[in-house]
Amino acid sequence: MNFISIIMGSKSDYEIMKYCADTFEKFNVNYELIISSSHRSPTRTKDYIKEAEEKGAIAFISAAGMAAHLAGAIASETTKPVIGVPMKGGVTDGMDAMLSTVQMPSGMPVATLTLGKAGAINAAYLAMQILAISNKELAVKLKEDRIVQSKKIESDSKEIEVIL
Ligand code: RP5
Repeated sequence: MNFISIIMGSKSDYEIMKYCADTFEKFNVNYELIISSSHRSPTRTKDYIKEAEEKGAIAFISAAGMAAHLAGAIASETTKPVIGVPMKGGVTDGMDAMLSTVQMPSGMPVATLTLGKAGAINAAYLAMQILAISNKELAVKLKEDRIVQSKKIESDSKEIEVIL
């Protein structure tokens, strides 16, 4: 069974990463979600990646803050796409995690998204866009979602717009 794997460095990351899981639920896309840390449980992380690949993981989403090494650690164990979501916190409130996640050496990519809710949701969208390359039904759903987003902008505007 094809699915997307979400790995969070800590339970404290779930408050934001719930938005990622909710997005998969909305589109009825299979996902797994676990807590595993590159620092606190490196063996669990490594073993899980192998198991998830064998079970059909198509891509990995990593959420980590502070000295955010998790996405890089995942990338070192798999050639599946790795999407990194830096978490707020630490001495620069997430900028440190963002730079740790984005600055991967060549040949070892992590597609790094932004901090906060938008990053968590976009991680799910990016993973679904990867899945949709070989899933026509999901590709159609994603196109329909763009129309819904566009219509919402128009209806939101109508509620408050001022046009002369
Ligand atoms: C990282 O350290 C986690 O991903 C989390 O964002 C941050 C803080 O972890 P906790 O101390 O809240 O468990 O490894």
